[in-house]
Amino acid sequence: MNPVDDLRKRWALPGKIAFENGPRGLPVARLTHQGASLTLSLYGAHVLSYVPAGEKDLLWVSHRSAFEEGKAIRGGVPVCFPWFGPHPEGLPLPQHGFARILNWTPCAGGEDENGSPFLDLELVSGEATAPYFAGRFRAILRVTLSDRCHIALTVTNTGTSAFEISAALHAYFSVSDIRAVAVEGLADTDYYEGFDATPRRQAESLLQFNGETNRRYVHTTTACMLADQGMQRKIQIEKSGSKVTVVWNPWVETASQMSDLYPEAYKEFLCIEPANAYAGIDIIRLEPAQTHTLEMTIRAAG
Ligand code: TA6
Repeated sequence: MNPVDDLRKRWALPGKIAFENGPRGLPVARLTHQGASLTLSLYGAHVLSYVPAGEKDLLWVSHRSAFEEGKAIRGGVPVCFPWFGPHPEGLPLPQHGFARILNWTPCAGGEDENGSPFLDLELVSGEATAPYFAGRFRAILRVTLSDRCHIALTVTNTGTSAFEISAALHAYFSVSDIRAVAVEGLADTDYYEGFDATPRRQAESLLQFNGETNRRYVHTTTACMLADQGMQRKIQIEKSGSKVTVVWNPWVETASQMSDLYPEAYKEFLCIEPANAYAGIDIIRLEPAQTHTLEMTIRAAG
């Protein structure tokens, strides 16, 4: 039986959860609910698309993305775990951790109490993760589709010693033109630009874009609203289990150095990322048997 047949046999739910071969044959789950649909790649536990009823896709994926084992998919919602950014001790290990370059396995699925389809994918420490990370853990990514898209990354320490993790749900939102969008929700919030050591403060109520942006807003738990004049739509991004929100667009020069982007790509997306990313703020220390959940909810807000 091929992997997709096996997945169908175990986890498909007629009219709600289906499986197929996605880009370059990577198996994907498709969740559908009352005119909305969502595509989830098992490689990376990576949401590739979320189309609310009557809307266009809220997420963006590069058509130059490799879709190849060992490489991260460019776009959608990459899961950054168990570290965000470069390795915390400077080791030459993959940027943003290994979760997005490993295969995850379905471990639960069905309809929740509201009739909304959900699928849980798990990544358990073992041979595949040992070269990267000493801790023993079970990570579960639950994706639920209702009138919104809910993504929850729950990590449990299954070992006998404590460890620290950082993480992010690195969502790429599709926009008409980066110059025509604004983000609400980050006023009067401190942020670090890139890896600067000194924080700055955003006084303005709206964040707009006219150059490379890589801001890590700290001590913030509020929702963001991405307003897109060109598409005449708003996207609301709520989160929990996170005190850092990262906002990223590479603009022209940085994008030109990325092989899985094309010259105009930077205009087409904006990343807004609920994260656990700063020591002393929200790096998560998990004692044995402790659990942490990082969640985001995305919805089209008209
Ligand atoms: O979240 C912003 C960021 O950390 C940037 O610094 C930039 O490197 C981006 O993520 C993309 O990282 P990636 O490893 O996917 O190329």
